[in-house]
Amino acid sequence: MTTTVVRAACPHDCPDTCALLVTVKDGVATEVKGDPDHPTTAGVLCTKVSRYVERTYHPDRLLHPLRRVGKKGEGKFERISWDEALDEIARRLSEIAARDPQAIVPYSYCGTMGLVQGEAMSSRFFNKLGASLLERTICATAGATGYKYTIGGSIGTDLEHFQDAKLLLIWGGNPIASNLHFWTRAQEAKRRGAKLIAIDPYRSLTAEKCHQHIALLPGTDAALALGLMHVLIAEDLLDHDYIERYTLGFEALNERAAEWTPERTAATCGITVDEVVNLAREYGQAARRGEPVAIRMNYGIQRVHGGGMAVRNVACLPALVGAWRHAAGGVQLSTSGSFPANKPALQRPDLLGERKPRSVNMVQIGDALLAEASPDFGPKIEAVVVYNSNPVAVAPESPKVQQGFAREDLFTVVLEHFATDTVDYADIVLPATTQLEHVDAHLAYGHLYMMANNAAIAPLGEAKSNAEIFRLLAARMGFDDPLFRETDDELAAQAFDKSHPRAIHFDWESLKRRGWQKLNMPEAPFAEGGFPTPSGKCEFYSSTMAADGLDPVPAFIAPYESVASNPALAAKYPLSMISPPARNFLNSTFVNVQSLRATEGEPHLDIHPNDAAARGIAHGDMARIFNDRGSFVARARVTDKAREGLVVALSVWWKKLASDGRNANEVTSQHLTDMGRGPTFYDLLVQVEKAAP
Ligand SMILES: Nc1nc2c(c(=O)[nH]1)N[C@H]1C(S)=C(S)[C@@H](COP(=O)(O)OP(=O)(O)OC[C@H]3O[C@@H](n4cnc5c(=O)[nH]c(N)nc54)[C@H](O)[C@@H]3O)O[C@H]1N2
Ligand SMILES: Nc1nc2c(c(=O)[nH]1)N[C@H]1C(S)=C(S)[C@@H](COP(=O)(O)OP(=O)(O)OC[C@H]3O[C@@H](n4cnc5c(=O)[nH]c(N)nc54)[C@H](O)[C@@H]3O)O[C@H]1N2
Ligand code: SF4
Ligand SMILES: [Mo]
Repeated sequence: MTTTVVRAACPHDCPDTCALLVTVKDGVATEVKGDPDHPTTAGVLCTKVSRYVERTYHPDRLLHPLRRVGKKGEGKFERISWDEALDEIARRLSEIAARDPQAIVPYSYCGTMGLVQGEAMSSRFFNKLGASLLERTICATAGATGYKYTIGGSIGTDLEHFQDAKLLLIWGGNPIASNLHFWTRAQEAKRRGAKLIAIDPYRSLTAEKCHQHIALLPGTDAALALGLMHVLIAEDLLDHDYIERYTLGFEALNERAAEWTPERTAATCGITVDEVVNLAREYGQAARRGEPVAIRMNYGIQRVHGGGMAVRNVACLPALVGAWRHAAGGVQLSTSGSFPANKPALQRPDLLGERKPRSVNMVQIGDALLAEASPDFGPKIEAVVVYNSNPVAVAPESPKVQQGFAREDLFTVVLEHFATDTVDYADIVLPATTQLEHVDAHLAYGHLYMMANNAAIAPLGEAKSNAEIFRLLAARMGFDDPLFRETDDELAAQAFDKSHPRAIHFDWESLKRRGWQKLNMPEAPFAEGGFPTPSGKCEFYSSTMAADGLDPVPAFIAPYESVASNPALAAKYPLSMISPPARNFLNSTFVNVQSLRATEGEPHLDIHPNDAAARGIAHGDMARIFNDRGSFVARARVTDKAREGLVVALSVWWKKLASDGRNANEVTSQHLTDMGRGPTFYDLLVQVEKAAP
């Protein structure tokens, strides 16, 4: 028997991008462990990826190409050969492209975060074809845009310093579920005497373990940040020297913040005046004492109408108190902008030539699939190629998404590991390899290591990597440029731009051997300014925002749907609903892994005792959640983890594994955020009633 240990990287959409060690016995992967030597992984994986072997060898893995035989949505297929599948896809896509290639839409997100199996050969293929472009906005673009206007790019506090902070604000994130290796450091900070404060409408697993929990109303974080600025300024808890040297527009910020008295802030956020004032004092006074104060902001705050502005306002706080002076101070939303990923080389936008295809926003795929041809919209969508995503489960206003994918005149191809809700609507299904079966290069959005993933085992069944599938399709379509023949390894070798000072030491062969390598970055990225904004400063006033038609100064933008901002709607649908990640799932990935689904149990709705009593709902009853867009059922958990007026449906369930075949996205909307054209998953009103058991 031969046993080897292969270096790999976790591919999932998680900030931690762990370094993995895969044990392989006679060609079979037997165990996936965290690399003990990798400084942020430190030998620990989350429960989900500890089950990666179970997921990989799952009896339901898709192992050969399939063609639909039943109705769309039924999930009935027959086995076909790769040749048949590729011929049929190439024929259908060629026919459509001959009329207008923009009628073809790729739909993909971060099923794998890999630079090779994500947008590389696939982008080359769609660029050459001239297909519609996809705005990949379903997660983070609102926050990324607000952060960029302020800080200049997705660069922040290095994960490896948080244990040295003395005050840690965990703002709009639940790291026990979604950012485990940050939580380890937060706990170490706590042991060393730091105070942890969670800012979250829901008493999440993390909020429960912090010293303090501020349960504001969803979508009001921008107001809280303005109220904090007000108090910091009023009590002169500012770092004047830092503001003077490294920021732009303090006077404008000062004027705006003056409007946000603690009273107004508290009323807007649904919290107490003391909570506002004391939070500002703790933050400002700790910084004044020279202690590192840090914020771990997460994407939970930006899935509302004013989500971009919320992130922008929070991102202003460290500069006001000079928190960036310390390696353990500042704020982290994402570190992805630290990596000089070489996207032009991987994706080859030059293949578009003079063509400028229309863009389809993935958040609004429901409306897009149902739209007729028009001068505004362009051609009707005739084909969708889905990979690394499960839109029927994860996209908002699901009834429309489902109706769109059910169109008989739509040609749908899905590359997948499993028969997801989306696969059920496919005309052709192609079996994709998992991370253990293919090569990839990764960046991270929570740490600063370039990562390599070696293939540990041979592809199962007839599965092929995404890149290989697009290479084969390109050949079938007659795309004969050598760039369509580059191997996965050749693509990975172009992952990072070696001419960039942070990645000059990037070498794919050595990265593959070592598994991971840190970027060249200063310990405290903005200790002496150097923000990558147009002015080189932290921009409290942003002329770019003014040019983009936005308020150039921190502001509050109310939710589309809330009791305060839309009383007429609230008369019918009085409860706000959020649907943040469940600990044992990763978006909709892992829902079909029995051991993990068993831990989550079934779809739940957390509802406050007063809201439950008013509706005659008892703990354990089935509840029906509805609004004008749709409805779904979930088992009620009567708990004050959800503040009054808020219900919480941890997500994202596979519809077909729920008792009613539906999930939380039945009721979410396709409205977009203030900037970045992102989704507003946590900005909606619903009513809840007791449902039949
Ligand atoms: N286990 C697990 N891990 C994951 C994921 C998963 O599905 N499961 N998803 C991954 C992905 S795709 C992402 S984008 C990341 C980050 O994903 P995030 O969406 O940031 O998810 P969480 O870190 O779980 O935290 C979100 C928290 O924000 C809170 N929240 C909701 N609305 C508001 C609001 O208006 N204001 C404030 N302050 N808080 C609000 C929620 O109650 C929740 O506790 O996590 C990744 N990691
Ligand atoms: N209600 C609600 N909806 C949400 C959210 C929420 O908080 N609430 N969160 C949103 C967020 S933050 C995000 S990021 C999106 C995520 O949405 P998606 O990016 O669609 O994520 P997943 O649901 O995990 O689906 C990824 C799919 O890719 C497949 N996959 C993985 N690796 C590969 C591969 O190598 N090749 C191929 N072909 N397939 C692969 C997996 O099997 C899985 O089915 O969901 C959003 N939807
Ligand atoms: S999902 Fe996140 S915490 Fe879990 S192994 Fe992957 S990177 Fe690590
Ligand atoms: Mo996400």
